[in-house]
Amino acid sequence: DEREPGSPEPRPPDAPAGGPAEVGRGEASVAGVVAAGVALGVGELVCGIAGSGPSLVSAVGTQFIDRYAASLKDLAVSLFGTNDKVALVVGIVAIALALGAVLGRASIRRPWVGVVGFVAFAALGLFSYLDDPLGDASTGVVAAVLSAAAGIGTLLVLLRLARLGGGATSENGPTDRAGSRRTFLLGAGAIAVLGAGAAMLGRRLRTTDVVDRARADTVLPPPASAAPALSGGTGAIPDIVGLSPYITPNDDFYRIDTALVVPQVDVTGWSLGFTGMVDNPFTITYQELVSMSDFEDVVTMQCVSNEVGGNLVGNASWQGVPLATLLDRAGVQQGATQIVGRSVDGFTAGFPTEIGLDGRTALVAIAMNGEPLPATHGFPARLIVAGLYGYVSATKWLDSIELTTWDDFDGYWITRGWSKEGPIKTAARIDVPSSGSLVDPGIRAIAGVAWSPTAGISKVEVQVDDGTWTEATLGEVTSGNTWVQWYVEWEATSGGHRIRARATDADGNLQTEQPHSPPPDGATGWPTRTVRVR
Ligand SMILES: Nc1nc2c(c(=O)[nH]1)N[C@H]1C(S)=C(S)[C@@H](COP(=O)(O)O)O[C@H]1N2
Ligand SMILES: [Mo]
Repeated sequence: DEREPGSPEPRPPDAPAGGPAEVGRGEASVAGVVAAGVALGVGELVCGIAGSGPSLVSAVGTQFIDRYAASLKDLAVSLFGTNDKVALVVGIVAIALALGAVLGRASIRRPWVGVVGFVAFAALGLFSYLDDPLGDASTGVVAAVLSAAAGIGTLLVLLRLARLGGGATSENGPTDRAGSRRTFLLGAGAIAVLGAGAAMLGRRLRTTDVVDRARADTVLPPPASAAPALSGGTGAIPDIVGLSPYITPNDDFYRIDTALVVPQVDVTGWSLGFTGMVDNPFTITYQELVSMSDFEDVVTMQCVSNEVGGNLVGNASWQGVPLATLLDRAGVQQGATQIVGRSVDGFTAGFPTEIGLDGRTALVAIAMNGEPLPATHGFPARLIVAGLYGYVSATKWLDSIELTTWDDFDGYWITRGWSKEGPIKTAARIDVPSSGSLVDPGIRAIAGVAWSPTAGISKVEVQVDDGTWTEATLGEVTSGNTWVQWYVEWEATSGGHRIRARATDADGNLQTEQPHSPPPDGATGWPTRTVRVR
């Protein structure tokens, strides 16, 4: 029997010769899946050819993030790291292909259902795309139209191919039917390969050269208020394998944002605007911003979603222009109690004007660890405010900085349930030994980092099992804005052990012992490690 497994009805043996034969449900499903794949592939290709903006699929993903990020937050999912994004895109593609199968089957007798389905598909993509601040309307229309046309065309061609196979049955006998079946599968396979190829080509074509070139051409001015040279210097800290370096290299710096497609900002058409409650609204070009960027400081930044012991924290040297200098030029009006950073991708984050101007390090940064900001970390410019979680302060891919009142505006994550104020909480992290590790007995290092920007850390203590708390040796820091490396030596004895650490800030406040998950304003609790000694 040549029937697709699962196909409920056998073909009537007396189908009229040359008449329209029934297409099997299996074949129709295959046709629908392939057609959906081709539609997605063509959409990717058109958007890839058009440049570096979003695609129809990524725009749908962005809609999803913007609409459902709040509920994901309740599930304690972190604020969109790399894995969440891959899962989201895979999910969207899987759903689209599954819907394609449904459309294919529905089109066996009523091909118009498939046509309408693909038009609706494309319309969903187009509406999402037009809503994306980085989308370009004409690209979206062309992508949607061609995507729908390709999907419909593929579906109709494959259904016809399947039907010819069926129609051949009574004319030429069952052997020929098997041959036609093969023809259908070959055709479907070939078209599927073309669709996948189009998708891959489209993704490869998304150009990043504009940003690559602009970064390469940027000459950073020598910082006037150079951060004390402490790039790798750790002072009292010996080399300990597994201990975080004082400065986190750019490639290792955590990345968190809602952008499914990294914004590639062309600086030739870009400027940073200062708007809202200011006397002299103005815009500044990339060149001017770079030429003014003689301020540099090492600042630890953390994501509010970081769990105790987690990796969503890093320490980098940031170079740029103090916010105070730029806001001075803008002339902040009385009552402008909130500074809002707006990104080219629509993201927003706001913090009190008081904090931005209280003398702490708060800057429009254009460089990170001595090189122009990587695209993933906000090229061409981002905000960095020492002591605040990224979600209320560190807007990447800055488009404008707006002065408003505290009550008049809520940033992206505030409207999704996170606390409006986001001071970073005092925290310690144990890097060594790693959790669950097996170590040899003898003198071993227990080491990690601790931070409490802007105050800084005065003390880190370590406890093994229920022993006394031992004060750790601290490394050197450039200021209280950064984390500090710490370590203690431990005489490891055979058996299982529990290690805990706790930090005290420079004002004498011990970090909170009570464990709490990140929502709504950051995790608390003393980090714990369990290890086995041989
Ligand atoms: N445009 C934009 N800026 C953003 C975000 C974002 O989603 N979009 N996320 C913020 C959050 S939640 C954090 S923790 C920091 C992370 O910066 P990084 O990716 O450079 O580490 O960026 C902030 N700036
Ligand atoms: Mo974050």
